[in-house]
Formats: sequence, structure tokens, C-alpha cells
Amino acid sequence: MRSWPASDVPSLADAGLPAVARRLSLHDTGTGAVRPTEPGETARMYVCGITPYDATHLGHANTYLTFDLVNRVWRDLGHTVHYVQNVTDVDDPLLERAQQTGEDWRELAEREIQLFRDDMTALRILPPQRYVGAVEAVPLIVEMIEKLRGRDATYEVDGDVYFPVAADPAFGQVSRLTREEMAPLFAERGGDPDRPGKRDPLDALVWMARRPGEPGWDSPFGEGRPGWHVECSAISIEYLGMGFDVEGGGSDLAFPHHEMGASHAQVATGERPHARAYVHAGMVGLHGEKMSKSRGNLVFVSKLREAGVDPMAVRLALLAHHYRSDWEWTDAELRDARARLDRWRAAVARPSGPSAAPVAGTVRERLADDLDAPSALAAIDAWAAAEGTDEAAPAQVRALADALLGIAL
Ligand code: 5CA
Ligand code: ZN
Repeated sequence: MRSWPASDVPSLADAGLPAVARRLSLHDTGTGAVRPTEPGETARMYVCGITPYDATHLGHANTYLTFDLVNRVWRDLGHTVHYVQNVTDVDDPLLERAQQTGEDWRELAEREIQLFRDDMTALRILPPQRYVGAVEAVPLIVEMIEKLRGRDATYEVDGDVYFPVAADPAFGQVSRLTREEMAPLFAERGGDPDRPGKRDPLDALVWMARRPGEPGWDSPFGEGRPGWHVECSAISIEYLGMGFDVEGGGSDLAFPHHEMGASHAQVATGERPHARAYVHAGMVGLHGEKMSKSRGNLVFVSKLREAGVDPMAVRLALLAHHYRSDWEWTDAELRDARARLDRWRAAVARPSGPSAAPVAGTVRERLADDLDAPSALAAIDAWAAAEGTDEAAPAQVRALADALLGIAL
């Protein structure tokens, strides 16, 4: 499906700030360690997209911003980035919401996807090259389930098709959780541990037979719709191949979603790993709880935009927190970000300032170390607060904030 327009990314080398050879290190949930990414000339990234039954809230924005930094740092290091994102445009919560409001599920999805595109554009989050809906990916997903079936890695329960987690000896590799830890998360995050007829409570649904009043597509396993995990597994390996560099999402996706997706992909292809690093952003909360559509405690990006808030202030407010931390949104976040934006804008409007080379070095170094955006912001704060006579510096710092942090000053 259609992605969204890209904002320009200035070349820092052209601005007189050549990059030094460096690797981007990221925290990999699969090993629990911060490790250098080792992409080839083309870096390959898959980030889980929205389930479009409600608009973009600040938690979503924070997660997509995290991977926008990965994209920007890799580009600055000279890589071409091949970025793929899905849209879960058919799934239980979307169909349930449409049912409640009496709206057609396709119209609901299309409206919320468009709002998401507009929010991402306003926040200057670079678009994926491939933006793929579950509905349009049904043939790919069916093909993948056929591969699993060919490897004896499916079974049926009352017409629904399951993947037995026992088929993947590496199951548990992404989340590194014990079965005792997995069980409640599986139940909480869309799983059905108690369904009679399952071989293992943790086995994942890959194809759901059509239910009355719900959409369905033809397949060799009967009319139905795809399970959630197999959607991302099929889309990622179709457009990126196995062993891509980063699979990303919020920390609530580590288990079961990324765990199951990796097992499906590895069993279907007989290769591993699915992704070389699994990277997870922290959860943004409001009033003491994770912001979530099901809880309804949301601050929408579109509402802030409607209220006249500068999207760059929203972006700066999110960047002020390390991507892996869980934190709470308050009005003070936005107030501080606005003040910072004003200070930076005034500083780059000066006829001269301190040399840009040291601040560029620090920003690049801090971001390459597991995306330490708060320290990168502090480096620009210090530059903005100091006086200097370098007449090229204001334009260079403007390019730096734009290229690496996505902040248009
Ligand atoms: N469609 C699936 C992924 S395939 C899905 O999880 N959709 S979602 O709309 O629920 O979430 C989209 C992304 O936002 C996911 O990466 C999720 O981890 C992240 N996310 C959701 N809530 C928050 C939050 N409160 N803070 C940070 N990230 C969040
Ligand atoms: Zn996903």
C-alpha cells in the first residue's frame, strides 16, 4: 500500500561534517546485550506497523521515532536502508471495533492508516520503502503456511490452523523467557492458551477459519484469515530475506509476536536467524499505565497537531527519553521541549557560533551507542548555550539536527 512522503535528509558530508567510520550498536533482546549491527552496503530493517483501529498515540510515535533514528544513523554511516513496515489491516481488535461502531472495517482501517501517514509525515519520520497490509499479503501468508505444512509444522483444531512451537528447537531465543513467564504474556497479548485440542498451550494460530459476519479469503486450508504473527513473518522474509539486520517494535512485541514470527520463519525456510537483532522500544504511559488503545488512556499526535503544537516539539519531547526506558507523558514534557526548540532555533539563527565539528562528533558518537538521544540533545544544548565566531557553524548544526535527529529548525 501507499507509504508517506519522505522529508529531505541533508548530507552532513556536503555540509562540511564528514562521518568517521563507525558502527551502530543496538540492544538486542535476543542476546540481552548491546552489540554492533553489521549491515552490508544495504541495511535491512523490518518494523511492526499499526493495527489501524485508532489513531497514532504518543507510544506509537515513540516506537516509530526509535527506528527512524536507526534509519538516519545507518544512512549517515553510508548505508542504503531497505525498510519494510506492515499494517495489520485485518485482525480481531480492528474487526471488534468496527462491529461496535457499525462502521465497515475497511473504511475504519483506511481512515486510521491515513491519519497515521499524516502523523508520521508531520513528525518527519522517514517512510518505509515497502508498506504492506496484511490483506494484500494474504497470498504470501498462505504460501508461508503451506511451507510450514510441508515441514509438518501445522495442525488443525476445528478448522483453525496452528503452529506447534515444539517444531522450532530455538523457540525462546528472542524473549529468553521461561515457559512460566511466557504463559501469562501469551494470554494477555492475543493468545489462546486454554483452547481445548491444542497440543501445547503456547502454540500459535496461523490461519483462522472464517467466522460468521467476518471477512475471509480462500486458501488450501479453507476460507479464513491469517493469524497475527505469521503476517509479519511472511512479509519480512518476502521483502527482506532471512537474516535481516533489525526487527523492531515496542517491548510488548518481544513475546509472543517476535518470538513466534522468528520460529515460523526459521521452520518454514530451514534457515536461521530470522533477524540478526531484535530491538524493542520502551512503553510510554499516561496516568500510571501503558498508553494503549484498549485502556483508552491516549494522547493522540493528531490532536496535538490540531491544537497547534509544533510537531518538532513533540519529536523533541520523545527524544528526551532513552528509547529503551518506560516513561510517562506529562504536560511538562511538552513545555520543556518547546523551550528547547526555541533555544535551538535562536542559536542556529545567529551569524556565528562555536565550531560544529565537536558537537557533530558527540551527537554521532552518542547515537551510535544504542541511540543515546538524550545525550545527543545535551550536546546541542551546550553548543546553543555557548558563544563562538565560526560563521559556518549555525548552518552545520541546523543540518546536524535535521539529518540525525529529524528536527527541522
Ligand atoms: N500491528 C501490530 C504489530 S504487527 C501492533 O502491535 N500494532 S499496535 O498498533 O498495537 O502497535 C504499533 C506499535 O506501537 C508496536 O510496535 C507497539 O509495540 C507500539 N506501541 C503500542 N503502544 C505503545 C506504548 N504505549 N508505548 C510505546 N510503544 C507502543
Ligand atoms: Zn508485527
